[in-house]
Amino acid sequence: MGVVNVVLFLSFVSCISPQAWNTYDYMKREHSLVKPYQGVGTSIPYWDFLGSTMVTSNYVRLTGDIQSQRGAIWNKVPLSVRNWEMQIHFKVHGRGKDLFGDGFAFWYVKEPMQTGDVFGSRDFFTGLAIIADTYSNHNGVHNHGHPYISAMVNNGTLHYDHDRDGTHTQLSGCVAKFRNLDHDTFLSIKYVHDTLTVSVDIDNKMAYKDCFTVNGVFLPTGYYFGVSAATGDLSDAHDIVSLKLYDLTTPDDDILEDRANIMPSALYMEPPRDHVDDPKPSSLSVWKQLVLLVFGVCAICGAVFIGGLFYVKHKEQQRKRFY
Ligand SMILES: *[C@@H]1O[C@H](CO)[C@@H](O)[C@H](O)[C@H]1NC(C)=O
Ligand SMILES: [Ca+2]
Repeated sequence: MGVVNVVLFLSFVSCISPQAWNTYDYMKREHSLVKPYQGVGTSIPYWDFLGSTMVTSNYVRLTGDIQSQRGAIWNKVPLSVRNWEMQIHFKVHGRGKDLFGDGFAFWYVKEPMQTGDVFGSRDFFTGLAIIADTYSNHNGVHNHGHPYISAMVNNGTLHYDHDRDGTHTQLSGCVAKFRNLDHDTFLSIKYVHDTLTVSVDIDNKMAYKDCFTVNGVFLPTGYYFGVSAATGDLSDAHDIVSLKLYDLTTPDDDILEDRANIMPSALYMEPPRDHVDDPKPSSLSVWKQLVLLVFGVCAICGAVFIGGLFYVKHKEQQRKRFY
C-alpha cells in the first residue's frame, strides 16, 4: 500500500469510525451474560455465583419463590469502559398476590462477592446500586408505590435503610409495575458523561421508557458488575435472563481524564422524605385554622352588625313611645 493509499485509508476510517462507535451494538462479551450460558458444569465464563443462585438453560435464578434466600451473580472482570449501558432482561414472579418480596439490585461496586442485607448484597458498599424494591417496608407516611426502582451512590459510609425503603439515600426513583407479567421485562442502566439514566421496558412495546435521569454522578472505572436478590418472610422468584453491556465510549472520550481512582459521589440527592410516623393533627391544620379564623371574624362582624341593627331599632321604638 502506497503512502497515498494509507492516508486515504486512514481518513476513510476516521470518517466512518465515530458513526460506527456511536451505534449501540458494541456488546462487551466479558461483561455480558447471554444464552446459551455455556460453561463446564455449573460455571459460566466471566461470572461467579453466590448463595441460592441456580443456572438453568433459560435463566439464572437468584432466588426461588421461597423464604429467606439470598443469591447473586458477579462479573469477574473489572470494568475499563468509561461510558456504558447495561441492559438487564429479568423476570420477577411468584404466587403472592398482595404479599411478595423483597426485590433485586444491580451493582457496580468495588467489593464484589459479598453477601449481605441489601437485597442479598453488602451494605456500606462503594459504588452504584440500582434497586428494584418490590416490598414496601415503610408503613408510615409514604410518598410512592411499589415496585419501586431507585439509585444509590455510596462511598462506603452510607447505610441502606430498609425501614424507609432507602428513600433517605436515594438519588431518584420511579414506580415500575414489573412483577408477574407474561411478557419480557427489561431494565436499562446507562452511564454516559457522568449522567445516569435508568429506563424500563415492561409494557411489551419493545421500547425503553425513562424512569429517571440524574446528572453529576461520578463513578470510577475498575469496579465490578453484579446482580443480587433476596427473599425474607415474603418471597418471589428473581430471574436474570441476560445481561448485556454496551460500550458507549466514542473516540472523543479518550482524551477525558483518567477515572480509575476517584471516590464514587453524586452532586444531587433527593431531599430526605419526612421521618413522620403518625400524621400530627396540628401540622395538617394550617389551612383549617385559617378558614376557622376567617369564619370567626365573619361571625363576629355579623353579630356586631345584627346587634347594631337591633340596638338602632330598639332606640327608634323607645323614641316612638315617648312621642
Ligand atoms: C462520603 O459520603 C458522605 C456522604 O455523602 C460524605 O459526607 C463524605 O465526605 C464522603 N467521604 C469521602 C471520603 O468521600
Ligand atoms: Ca422494601
